[in-house]
Amino acid sequence: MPTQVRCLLMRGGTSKGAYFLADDLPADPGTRDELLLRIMGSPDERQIDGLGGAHPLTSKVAVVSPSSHPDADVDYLFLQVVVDRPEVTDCQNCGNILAGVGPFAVERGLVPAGEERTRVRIRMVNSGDLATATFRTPGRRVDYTGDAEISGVPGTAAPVVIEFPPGAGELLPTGKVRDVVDGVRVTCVDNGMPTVLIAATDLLVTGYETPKDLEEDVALADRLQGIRLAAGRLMGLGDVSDTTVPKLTLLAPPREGGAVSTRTFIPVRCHTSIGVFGAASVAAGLRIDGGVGAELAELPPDSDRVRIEHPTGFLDIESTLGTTPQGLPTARRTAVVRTARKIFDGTVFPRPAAPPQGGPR
Ligand code: NQM
Repeated sequence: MPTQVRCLLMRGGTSKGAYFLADDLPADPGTRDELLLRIMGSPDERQIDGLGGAHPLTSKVAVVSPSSHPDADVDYLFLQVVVDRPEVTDCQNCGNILAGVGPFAVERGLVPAGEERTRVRIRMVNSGDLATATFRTPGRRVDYTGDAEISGVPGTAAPVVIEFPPGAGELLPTGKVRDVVDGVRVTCVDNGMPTVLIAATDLLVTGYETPKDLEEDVALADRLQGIRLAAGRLMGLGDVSDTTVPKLTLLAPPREGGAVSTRTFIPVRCHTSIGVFGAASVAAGLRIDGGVGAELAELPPDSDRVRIEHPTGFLDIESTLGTTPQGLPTARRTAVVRTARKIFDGTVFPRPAAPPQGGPR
């Protein structure tokens, strides 16, 4: 088992993660995950002895390798390292961490940088889907500086343009535009992230509360967990009591000129902004006639761009839908601009395998 591992710490969108070459980690998934727990400092709600930032949004890992897929340059496996349980899961994808994958691939020499800009084709191993990331590489070096601003991140940085080709799967995992779960009307959507859309007022909140206020609402947390367990089964995800999907998004009419206001549970903590695939799923959901979101949203009449309001600002996402031969909605194109920044490149020293027993508490 390695006692030191090459690692690059990167902010990807509104998340932060440790990026590794697959070759720098053990090949066996169980051995790899055990090592990652020690690297990130889990399980411990402060992650005090590792790289993790004590929140799901800062306890993320990207494992990147050359791809054998004909339409991809690199494979990206996303792993969520649970903060307070000894668990690493590949059951979800992460579009924010995805923003750092292209720059990381260039940093590590997996993809040659273009003279001015570089386009990296990425296979997302968690879902099997493809994405492309385009970013600036003047003089064949990644330039992280620029004037792109994304809500939830102070300052500006270079844009990373991410595009997703038409979705392979259907958008409605329950086969219905609306379901009633645990007595609440929901629309279950999956445009990269299994997401349950709920009108905030149906849960007796406004949907404009702060994440902290929502997290402290114990009755709401109970209600959300009941809905999530039932919706998970309906969406074909089985027993989701220990998984990070589906996410739940509370919707309310927009207040800042966007299409809709959101508060997203991922699934216990409330997101301080919104995930990329989470936003893609919300944006698609708003366009589905008869869905829970359609009646609350104010969509721009002549634009593919949907502005999703969230607790720290907004996320603009381009989203168009098509129809399957069976008449069900499907994602045609999704695109988003994120930023990413290399924070640290070096060697991480994992906590020893057996933590010392006893001692002062
Ligand atoms: O939905 C948080 C994040 C995410 C996921 C989560 C994400 C996405 O913001 O694509 O980016 O929903 O667990 O990093």
